[in-house]
Amino acid sequence: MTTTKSLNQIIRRYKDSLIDGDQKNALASINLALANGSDVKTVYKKIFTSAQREIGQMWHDGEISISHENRAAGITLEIMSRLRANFEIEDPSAPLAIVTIPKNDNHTIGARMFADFLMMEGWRVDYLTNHNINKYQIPNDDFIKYVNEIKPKLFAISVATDMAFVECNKLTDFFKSNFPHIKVIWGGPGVSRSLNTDKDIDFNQTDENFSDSVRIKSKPDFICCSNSAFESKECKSFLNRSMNHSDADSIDDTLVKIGINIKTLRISKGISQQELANMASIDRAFISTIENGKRNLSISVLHKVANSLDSNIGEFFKD
Ligand code: B12
Repeated sequence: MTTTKSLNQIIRRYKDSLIDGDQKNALASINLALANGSDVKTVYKKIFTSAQREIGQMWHDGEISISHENRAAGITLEIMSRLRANFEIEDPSAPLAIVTIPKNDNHTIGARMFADFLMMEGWRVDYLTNHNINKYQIPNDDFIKYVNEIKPKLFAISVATDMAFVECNKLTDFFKSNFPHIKVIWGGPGVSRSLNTDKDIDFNQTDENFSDSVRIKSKPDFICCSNSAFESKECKSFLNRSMNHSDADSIDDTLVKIGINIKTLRISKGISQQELANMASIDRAFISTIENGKRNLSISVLHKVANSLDSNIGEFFKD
């Protein structure tokens, strides 16, 4: 078992290797920690996290150049990818999470770390760099199509800067407007600083409100701000629930599914809400509530919409 003293020595050796750009020695120190009995999560949380924070801070303080910082981050990401090979999930039926960072945030390591943690817990993960989602103006039809195809159960956003927190809010609003049934989790130093909290908050269990100075348009389901990061009891319980969350559990979920399927079909045919409303002889506002999963529909309305879209009711219930 690694003692605190020997772990501290390993952290120091790892950090020095990163500063020297010595990948071989950095890898050897990680192997030593594992051989001494540290598990992979401890390596991530204690060694990678503290070394990256210290080295990043050295750049922020002008002690090392950005090239040296980038080289160090590159080595850590490379070693993480080697470790990942041991816990990557092959099972295509395992629940899927999307992990991303908001536009203009280049702090990739915390996000990659959370993505790997999810894999260790049995999730499949699509890790998107910030460029993918916000490259085009939101709403992004391409992203909507992609999410409908891959059907994730969780959308995780890692935030490091205050500016990225603003983008994270926009992204969550976009996501919750289009996929209200998919859980959203926020984490990273930019969330705790912006919300001025060091607690984890499960919004499905509490009505926690933040002051007006911090405007959250669409709340996530969970925010992770405690020191134990994703290892807290609350976070683990939230992730377990998200993992086992079934789309067909409740009437609400089914209505949301129908709404999404109708919207996707309508968009794929290039028809506006107004045009669909005219064709089905229904009010446009009614179509909007259907697409948002907020309307308990009669079979006759479903028929009218299906006919107008040249489809059949069965298509609306597909996962
Ligand atoms: C390393 C670093 C960098 C590196 C990033 C390298 C990389 N590839 O990631 C570089 C040098 C590129 C960088 C650049 C900048 N940085 Co910087 N950076 C840091 C530093 C020192 C550490 C971040 C880090 O990698 N930590 C290691 C990871 C593993 O820890 P973590 O991110 O906290 O993640 C943990 C948890 O938070 C959690 N977690 C993370 N994400 C998620 C997500 C979910 C869903 C969950 C559940 C959990 C979770 O899990 C992790 C494990 O415990 C921080 C200071 C700090 N101590 O946080 C500043 C900091 C974040 N940077 C900051 C700034 C200002 C910048 C720059 C704007 C500076 C500049 N003038 O250009 C640029 C930003 C460029 C950009 N567009 O993003 C500020 C932000 C301040 C603010 N008020 O917004 C900070 C706080 C520094 C400071 N004290 O001022 N930076």
